[in-house]
Amino acid sequence: MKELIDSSKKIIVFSGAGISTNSGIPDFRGEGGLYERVQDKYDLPYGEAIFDLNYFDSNPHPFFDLSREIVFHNAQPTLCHKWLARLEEEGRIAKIITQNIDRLHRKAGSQAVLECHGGYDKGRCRSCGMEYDFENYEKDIQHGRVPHCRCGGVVKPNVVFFGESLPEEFFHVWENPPRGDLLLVLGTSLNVRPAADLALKFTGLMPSILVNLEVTDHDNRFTHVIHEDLDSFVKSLGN
Ligand code: CNA
Repeated sequence: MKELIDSSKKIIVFSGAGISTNSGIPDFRGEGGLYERVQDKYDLPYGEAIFDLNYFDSNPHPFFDLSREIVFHNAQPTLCHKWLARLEEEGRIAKIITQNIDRLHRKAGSQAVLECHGGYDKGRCRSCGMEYDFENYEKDIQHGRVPHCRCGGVVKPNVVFFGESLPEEFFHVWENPPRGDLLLVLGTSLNVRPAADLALKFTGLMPSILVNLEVTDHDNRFTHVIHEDLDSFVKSLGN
């Protein structure tokens, strides 16, 4: 495994919530995961409602409270995030495609990042469509307030909710896959589509390694599968 990684020069990474659990941000679907917790905490009809537009329009508070937890509780990148940033510095990363919205890849120093479920950099008013930059609503979220537009509407950060389209760059990468010589899929249940479909599409194009604590429904698509904690895996490579 170490030899395969060490000899690869154009690595494509696909990461999920499992890469950030060691920084204190829980994943969604694992036991005690976010969906279970937010459903109880906010008395939601079902956990995923926190990322449902209709629910958001009727009650945006749970989403913003969760945002504070994910983005603003000052989580630090994990060993694995830092390792990937180092590989990029060495010129060995073709692309990091992440499903995460926690900004930790960027915080670790990675630049070739596609955040396929969007993020907080920009937001848009749900009523008049006016665009806002992160700086405009950062303080509101930090203090647990719902950000409002000048028109009075609620400003929703560009995190992709269920039923919303993924960023254009995702489809660009779909149509024009970066040339890679190794696919590393890290910390994801591969359950969320269409993001997971992109990772699975790449498994047909190059050797692939999946590192995930639990078995996924797609383990058989990968050349190598390791069920291990990601930071332990990175340590086992000598980092
Ligand atoms: P998921 O469905 O919650 O799966 C996470 C997977 O990671 C599980 O199969 C776990 O077994 C595995 N895992 C957890 N901890 C570790 C670890 N330390 N080492 C190795 N594996 C581990 O999450 P996905 O990313 O697959 O689902 C996509 C959703 C989750 C996206 O829409 C994300 O935006 C969303 N999400 C993001 C964050 C974040 O930004 N940090 C947190 C929670 C959920």
